[in-house]
Amino acid sequence: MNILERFNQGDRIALSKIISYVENQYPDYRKVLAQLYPKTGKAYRVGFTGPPGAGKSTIVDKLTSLLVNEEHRVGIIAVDPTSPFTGGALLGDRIRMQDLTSREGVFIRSMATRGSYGGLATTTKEVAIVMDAFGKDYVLIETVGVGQVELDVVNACDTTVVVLVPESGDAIQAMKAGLMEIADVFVVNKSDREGANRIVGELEMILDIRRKNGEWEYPIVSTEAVNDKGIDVLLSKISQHREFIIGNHYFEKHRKSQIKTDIRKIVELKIKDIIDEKVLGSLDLDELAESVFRGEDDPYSAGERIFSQINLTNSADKT
Ligand SMILES: Nc1nc2c(ncn2[C@@H]2O[C@H](COP(=O)(O)OP(=O)(O)OP(=O)(O)O)[C@@H](O)[C@H]2O)c(=O)[nH]1
Ligand SMILES: [Mg+2]
Repeated sequence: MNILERFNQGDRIALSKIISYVENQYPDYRKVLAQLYPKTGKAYRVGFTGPPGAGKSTIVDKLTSLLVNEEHRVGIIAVDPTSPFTGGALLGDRIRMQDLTSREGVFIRSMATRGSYGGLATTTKEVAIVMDAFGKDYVLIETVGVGQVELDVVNACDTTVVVLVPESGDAIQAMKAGLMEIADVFVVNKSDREGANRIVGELEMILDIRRKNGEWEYPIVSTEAVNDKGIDVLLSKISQHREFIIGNHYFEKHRKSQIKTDIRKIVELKIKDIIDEKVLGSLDLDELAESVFRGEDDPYSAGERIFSQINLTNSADKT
């Protein structure tokens, strides 16, 4: 039996292998995705982002338990930053969600960001598609919100949850990092700690205008994830948001705009393949840099010259 047949029969090892295949962008991985695509469309994607250590994994863990109790099948993608600024130091304290793996219908996958700018686990969306095709009802995507880089991932989600904690200035920090813009639902976790009410108040103030202007309430949910408090409220707010965006056709619009982005990305990647292999591969960039440095050439003219040699139609025979 080949791997796709095993995948179609619900074999988790086949799922795992196909995810690796996609994640590592092995040859023809897009063909594999094309084969799986007709089976997708069922999974609802929820993104969780927020500062390191805010309790995102703990929340995802408890939420998954609730979803499993309701007989949903859940895929989890934890996007791990490998950056020296956010990795390492925190690893000791973080929740790993291991005990979930034994739950019926739950599948967890960690993905590294590989530290590249904007390349935040480039294939996160594709992995979500694979999980969708496997029959998951929910795909939960956890990513550390440390700046603009996580936007790719939340753009791939239907509902985005921003998790904050009572630590000083968190709401303001979140605003600076652009997290406020992307949130559909806010969570103030670690409500057992001092300052929880203060940050809820800060958020209320920031959200006041947006609430007045729109139809969505931008709820703030107080949770104490370690003690499983508030998670049921969070789930009901996520479900309400889902109903809201389906009801006003925003879901449809958002998905279509994602599809447009995806198609564009696929074309861009193919063009990039051509540039990498057929153009830059056969050029001596060092030599060019040398002559620009010596003042015999300039980067703009060099770029133009190289570009004029590219024949996209004739080169585009590679998959
Ligand atoms: N006091 C308190 N601690 C909590 C709460 N929720 C989670 N924690 C603890 O906070 C620490 C970090 O939790 P994680 O769930 O790993 O946080 P995270 O946001 O996933 O962390 P990263 O993935 O490393 O960014 C763990 O020690 C948790 O037990 C809470 O409600 N109250
Ligand atoms: Mg985590």
